[in-house]
Amino acid sequence: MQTALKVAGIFHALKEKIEARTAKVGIVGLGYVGLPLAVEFAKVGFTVTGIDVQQSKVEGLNRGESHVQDVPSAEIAKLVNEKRFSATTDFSVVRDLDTINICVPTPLRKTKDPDMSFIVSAVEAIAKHFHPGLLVILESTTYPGTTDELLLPTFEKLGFQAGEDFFLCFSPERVDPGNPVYQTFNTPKVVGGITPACTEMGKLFFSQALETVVPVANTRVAEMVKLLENTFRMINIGLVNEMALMCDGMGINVWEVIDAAATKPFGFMPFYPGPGLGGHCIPIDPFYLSWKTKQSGIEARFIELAGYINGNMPHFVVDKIQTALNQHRKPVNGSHIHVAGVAYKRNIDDMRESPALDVILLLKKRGAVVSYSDPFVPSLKLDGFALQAEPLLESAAKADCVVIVTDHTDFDYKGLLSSAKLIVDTRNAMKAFQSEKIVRL
Ligand code: SAJ
Repeated sequence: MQTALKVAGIFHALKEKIEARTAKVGIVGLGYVGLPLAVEFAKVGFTVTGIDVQQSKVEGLNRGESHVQDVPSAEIAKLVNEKRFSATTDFSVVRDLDTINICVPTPLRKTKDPDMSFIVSAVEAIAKHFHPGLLVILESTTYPGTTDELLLPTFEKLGFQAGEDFFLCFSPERVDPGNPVYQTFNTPKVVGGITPACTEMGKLFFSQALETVVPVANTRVAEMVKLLENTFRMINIGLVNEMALMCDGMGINVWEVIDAAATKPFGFMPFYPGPGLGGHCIPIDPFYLSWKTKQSGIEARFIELAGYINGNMPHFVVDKIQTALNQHRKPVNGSHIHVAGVAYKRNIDDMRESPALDVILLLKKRGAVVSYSDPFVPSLKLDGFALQAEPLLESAAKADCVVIVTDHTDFDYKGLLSSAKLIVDTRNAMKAFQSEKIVRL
């Protein structure tokens, strides 16, 4: 009887604090996921403490400076002045927190195995200051089973019972940096708990600050939702890249094929070929899934095959450049090739896993002299050498070939057509122009 009363008391006490917005909210990891989330909860009246291991980020935030593209510094400064938000590197603040969202990176190791080190160190740091009544929500994209196999035992071995003494959920992050329409507030938030009480608490928590909350049965469903979303993308990009290879072999314009297929008002969703797969989500998340399923003897063949096709696209692009130069009786070796756009996708500055890096390395290996333009990336360091961004039209005029790897909106494509001798277009950025100079993927 006492236990049931105690449990009901813990649940009720946290529920009340969340509804009254007096719950002390903690966000571990103040990157492109954690910082916007911290802002949403501070904006609706919670007192939010951000925890990050990078002292420079913490100091900047406490000075009211944002290091995240989608969060204006003015917003941080206002919340800091109102004492709604502060940042620290000190995990002992967990003692005074009621809720904690863990938003740390989950990269892949070189061996394509999950790198769980960031989650493990965050969880161990939280465990040191753990107390009853906490709501802990893992947001980092990871394999199904992480929350119940890694977080749950860590907290329960302290003597606490999930769903009774504390509440444990998984909620996939769905932040799309730079998206002009969908931000943290208006992107539906999936959440699943270890127990129904955990799910209920997670749903209640997110409902205070976000527009739509989608509760699911448990943490594994929630973990799998994210992997399905991003594996769906990665495989469809692999499919359309393979279509590009087929069309290339048959002399068919794959871009026209896709645009015409996209007129089908149902049962089709366009994806586009490109120089490869960049970013911190799409090339990585599916391998968290295939790594896990391999442990239960299930080969995720679609993921492996799509990974192979997408990974091979930089080679295909460089072969295309070689063939195009060959038609101008020029070898790659010794030719000056100018790369237009190096970020992993248009209109952002993120270079993570960017296929442009593979294209540049492959070209240099074949003896080319490589330069680049990118309004978002002033310089890059690669394999021991450094490159500075150059003005597009000036460098294009000097180059033997320009390869469009990232189709930034700000590029002057019309000007490029007149300045360049030869253009290899991997993004159909020159679709408005017809010219012998243009070689399309
Ligand atoms: N890409 C293609 N062809 C396509 C689409 C993308 O080659 O048709 C390439 C891009 O150039 C890039 C890579 O794939 O190199 C990834 O592009 P992305 O559009 O998927 O962008 P990301 O990596 O920023 O993915 C994020 C994801 N968001 C989250 O995980 C929360 C993804 O789920 C979103 O669908 C995506 O943004 C989006 O739609 O912008």
